[in-house]
This record gives sequence, C-alpha cells and structure tokens, in this order.
Amino acid sequence: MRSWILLLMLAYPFTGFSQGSVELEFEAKGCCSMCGDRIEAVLDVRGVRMAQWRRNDNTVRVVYKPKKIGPEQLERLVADAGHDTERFRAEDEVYAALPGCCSYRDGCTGCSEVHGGQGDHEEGDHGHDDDKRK
Ligand SMILES: [Cu+2]
Repeated sequence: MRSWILLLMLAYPFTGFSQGSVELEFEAKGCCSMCGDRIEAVLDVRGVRMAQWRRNDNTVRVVYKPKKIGPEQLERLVADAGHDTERFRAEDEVYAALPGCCSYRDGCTGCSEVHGGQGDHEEGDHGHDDDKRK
C-alpha cells in the first residue's frame, strides 16, 4: 500500500503537462491567417504555454500560467498588436498599420483569401494582398 502511494508521488510531476496552467478563450478580431500568426506570435511570452487563434469565431485560446501572467495582460498584448478584444480596443494607428488584408473593422474586404470561403483555408500559400491598402 505504501509503495503505491510513493509511486503516485513520483509519477505526479510528470503526469500533468497542464499542471498549474489555465485555459482561457477570448475574442480577438481578425481576418486571415496573417492575423492568426500575429496574434499567436504576440502571445508567445513568458507564462504562455500555447495560443491558438480561430478565424471562424474570432477567438483565441490560450493556455497560460496564472502565476506568471493574467487574462488582462493577455488581452492587452493582442490589442497592442492591433486586434480588438473584448476588453481592449486596439490603437487606431496600430490598426491602420496592419496589412489591408487584415482590416477587420471594415469587414475584411481587403483580403481575397477571406472572400473565397471563410475559414476554409488552413495552412498553405496565400497571396497576401499587401498592396491593397485603403
Ligand atoms: Cu489578417
């Protein structure tokens, strides 16, 4: 009986990949895979284990360590990168500097990739229409 407990104690640190981590989802507006890359890249900070943005419902899923970073900071990072979240609105200048393809406030009209079928395209080569700024 006692050895069984010891075994549990030994195994415990290795069982939980997500030990001490919390999962959070919040709205982060965007248009295309570039937005997703940008959002995920800016969330690649200390305390964040993984971040994944979904285009179909404009939501980012984050697994993070609450001891290192908090929900507000996470949203702030995304907003600072130019993407509106539930709590924070991105600075107009930052938003304006995004590629035309990523103009989510204008309904993502600058992006040919999105027009075809929203969320259908996964990874791959996209023609980024960076010149189509308004
Ligand atoms: Cu984009």
